[in-house]
Amino acid sequence: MPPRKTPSKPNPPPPSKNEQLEAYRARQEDTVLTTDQGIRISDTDNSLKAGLRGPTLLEDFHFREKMTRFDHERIPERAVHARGAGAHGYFQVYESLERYTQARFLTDPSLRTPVFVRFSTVGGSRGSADTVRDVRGFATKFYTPEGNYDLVGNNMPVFFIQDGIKFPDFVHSVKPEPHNEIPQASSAHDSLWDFVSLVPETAHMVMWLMSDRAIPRSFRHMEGFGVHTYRLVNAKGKATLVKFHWKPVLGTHSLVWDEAQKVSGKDPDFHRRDLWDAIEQGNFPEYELGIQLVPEGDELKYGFDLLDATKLLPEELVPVQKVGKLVLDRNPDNFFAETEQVAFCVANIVPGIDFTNDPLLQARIFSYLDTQLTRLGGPNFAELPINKPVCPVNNHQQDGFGRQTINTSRANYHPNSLGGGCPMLADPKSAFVHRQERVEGHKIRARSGSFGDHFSQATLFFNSLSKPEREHLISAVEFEVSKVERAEIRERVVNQILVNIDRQMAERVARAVGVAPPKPPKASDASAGKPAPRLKASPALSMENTPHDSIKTRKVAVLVADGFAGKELSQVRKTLEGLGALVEIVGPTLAPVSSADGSKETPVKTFQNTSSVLFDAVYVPGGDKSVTALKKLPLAVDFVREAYVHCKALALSGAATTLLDAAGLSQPMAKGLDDSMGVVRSARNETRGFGQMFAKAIAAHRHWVREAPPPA
Ligand code: HDE
Repeated sequence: MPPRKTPSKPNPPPPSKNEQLEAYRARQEDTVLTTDQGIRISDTDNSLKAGLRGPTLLEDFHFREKMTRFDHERIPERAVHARGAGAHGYFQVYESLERYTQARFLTDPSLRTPVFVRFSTVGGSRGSADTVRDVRGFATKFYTPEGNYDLVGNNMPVFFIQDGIKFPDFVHSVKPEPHNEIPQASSAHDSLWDFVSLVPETAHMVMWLMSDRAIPRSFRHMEGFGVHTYRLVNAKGKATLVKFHWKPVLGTHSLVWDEAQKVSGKDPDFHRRDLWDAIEQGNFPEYELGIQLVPEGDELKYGFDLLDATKLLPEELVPVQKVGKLVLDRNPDNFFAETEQVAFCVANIVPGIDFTNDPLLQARIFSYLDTQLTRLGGPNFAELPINKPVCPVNNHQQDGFGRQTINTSRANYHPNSLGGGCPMLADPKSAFVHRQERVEGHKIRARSGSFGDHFSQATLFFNSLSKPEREHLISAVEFEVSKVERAEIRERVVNQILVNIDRQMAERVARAVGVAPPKPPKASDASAGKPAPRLKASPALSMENTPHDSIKTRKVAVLVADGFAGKELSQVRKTLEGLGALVEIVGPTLAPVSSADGSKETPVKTFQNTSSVLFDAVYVPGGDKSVTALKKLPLAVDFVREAYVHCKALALSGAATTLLDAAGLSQPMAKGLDDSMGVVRSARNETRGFGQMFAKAIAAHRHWVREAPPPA
């Protein structure tokens, strides 16, 4: 063996880890925006279109690169909407809509179309809490006899941006910040508000995000919206513009912010559990499909552009017609196989439905399939059981990761004679044929002037809320903006955005977040140039105007200890359960408790393992011994206090009426039955009329009169 040579020079010392990393650090100060190929970019806010109001073009390499890179940012989670819960069900149309569309699931009232629905939050990761302040996804896959139709909507009718090319920018700004991955599932941080303050088209949606709509009581108490304007197309090829809505049969109701934050800790699965339990109990969530129809050609008739997804079409201008019902009646067998692997795609449409040139929609048509390529490990995800259409699928697609289908023909191309020409081309009458639309214009990267008004509808929404809803919205803005560390961002939010929506709100927020109040208006202000509103308010936008007449599936906690008034409890429970409420006994332990008259109740929850924030209402039956024991338990007193602060219906009878004093919430009481401010009280262990009165207070959802008046 030849002798080893000793190297003449010793190896240079290895670089420190930090030096090694330094080679990869890119500092972007004083740089110019480019593509990954180094091409300089002068406009990253507008996709390339065929004419100002025309469709986005495939040759927009900058848009496609930006969107592709974004789509593949997170694996295996969804890039957005990572946290969700799903359920199976069916959809049935009330009457044939053949005047407007040829889609079978909308024209055949005898057809029950199977569906899978996935509800989600947007910003948080898969393990984040359900009740964070966020938009909720409401995505429905209809397994129709003509192929899958996906209506991929949200619980808010508008969106943050007008052109999909800005989606990666928006999502980067709202997701946890890149240096420390903080905060999780929250918009209360610098980068989101920095983006908002610089992009006024976000104003309207930010109002929705700051409203109580962003903290729904449950998925069952949420509206859904298709957001974009789509087209319905009938068998003769006539098109009608359409906006899709889901209206929950139980009405639209929300939590309050303090409660939502506490629920995030006490039960991060609050919404997922609620959906699961409701279906297991046979309380199937129901939503009616609503449509707003507008003749083609009227896109600009309402003072804004129907292609602009930052605008809603007020129901007072074009009523929502309820045309069918969605019922969710079966939980998935396996979360991963179904809820996680389901792949919604805005491009999945059936004959009778078509797109419009909304530039947000155009981007989505590209993005969903693209992002699923990575998340679901290749191009064969449509073969996964949850994604597979119920009608036959035949084409020459082949191979790739996870291929299930074993094609047996030698002919894997079209046209062919080896396979007898199969699969054959469909007759255009039963096929999807894109509706012909005349498109003309310069190939252009710009925004249509008809998208220019960013504040009118933000103001319309704000003005349409009831007073308590408006107060909650202002508190939410104060909360969020006060968390922004940089004063110049807080100031820009007030002076560039809020003041153009509502001056008083801007002044209040300025005070709360320690920045100078907005300057008096000048003629050049954006608000001064706002077009005169067609509507001062749209009552349909306030949750106060949705159904408040049912206590079905509302959860009522009954707080007991030994010695409670047993007869009274059973009668009140009978009344509540008769009306569809769910009553749960909460006791000091899970051991049975005895009533004053000897009957027994076994608590299903304890003061340690649950909390008033997980219920809609609280009832404490009379019984001196029981109430004395409850008063000695701080968690029981807290239960009552918190339910009161969160404006929930309370029922207290006999000795239990003194619990308000123990909770530091003394309130004068009338003789006999008293239901002032949603606290139903009776000095005696009263049952006649007491349960009914309590039910009415629960149906009201919340009793906002208890909230402290805003600072003068
Ligand atoms: Fe999405 N969106 N989105 N989105 N979206 C996704 O697709 C995207 C938008 C919505 O339960 C992603 O499979 C772009 C509006 C829901 O699986 C992704 C733009 C609306 C869900 C994507 C939007 C939605 C998603 C991430 C702007 C309401 C969850 C994972 C142009 C109408 C579906 C995935 C589910 C999911 C892209 C804007 C609703 C990255 C580019 C507006 C409910 O493809």
